[in-house]
Parts: sequence; C-alpha cells; structure tokens
Amino acid sequence: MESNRPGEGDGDAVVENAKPKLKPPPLYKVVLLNDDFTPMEFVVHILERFFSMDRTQATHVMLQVHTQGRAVCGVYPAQIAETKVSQVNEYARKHQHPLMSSMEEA
Ligand code: TYC
Repeated sequence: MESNRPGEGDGDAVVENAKPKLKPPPLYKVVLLNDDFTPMEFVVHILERFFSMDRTQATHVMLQVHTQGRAVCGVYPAQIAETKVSQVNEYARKHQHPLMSSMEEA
C-alpha cells in the first residue's frame, strides 16, 4: 500500500523499465562426420534410432555425409545435443565402427 503521510511519497522518482534479462538458450547443431569404414546401413540405423528419422530421410542424410563429408542431424539445446553426441559415439564404439558425431553452436 502507498503511504498517505506527508514526506513519504515517492516524489518525482522515475522507475526505468528493467531490460528483460532472459535470453533464449543457445542451440547446437549435432553434426555427423564421414569416415571410410562405417557401413552405410549402420549410419542409416543411427539416424533412425537417435534422430527419429524415417528410412528415406536417414538415407538422404547418410548420403549427404558420405558425399560432402558432414551433415547436420538436428538442432537442440546444449544438454540434449551433448546427450545425442555421446549416445551416437558410444553406440558406434560398442559396435566397433569409427563413426563420429560432434556439436557446434547453431
Ligand atoms: N563413407 C562410408 C562408406 O563408404 C559411409 C558413411 C556415411 C560413414 C556417413 C560415416 O557418417 C557417415 N561406407
């Protein structure tokens, strides 16, 4: 409540509007890298399993990596991108393929 007593008003106080402080969280691209050894079918499986692509999309992205050296599999907030990269790299390692993914700011 405002006080009505003399001397307790806010006089000519100017209240600046505070700048909104919350920036949207940065997003990261998960990038799949080409190599000479990982079977194409395994890469398609990775894209279906970890990036929820259907076979047509997954084949397209796999061929993009194969011909251009790399392709973006998805764009996510930092923690999700980190998890995708770990899952892909660990899964490939477990199956003894050199396939690698990495992340970079979008
Ligand atoms: N270049 C691989 C081959 O010829 C296929 C491949 C595609 C590997 C995409 C990795 O991220 C990759 N078998």
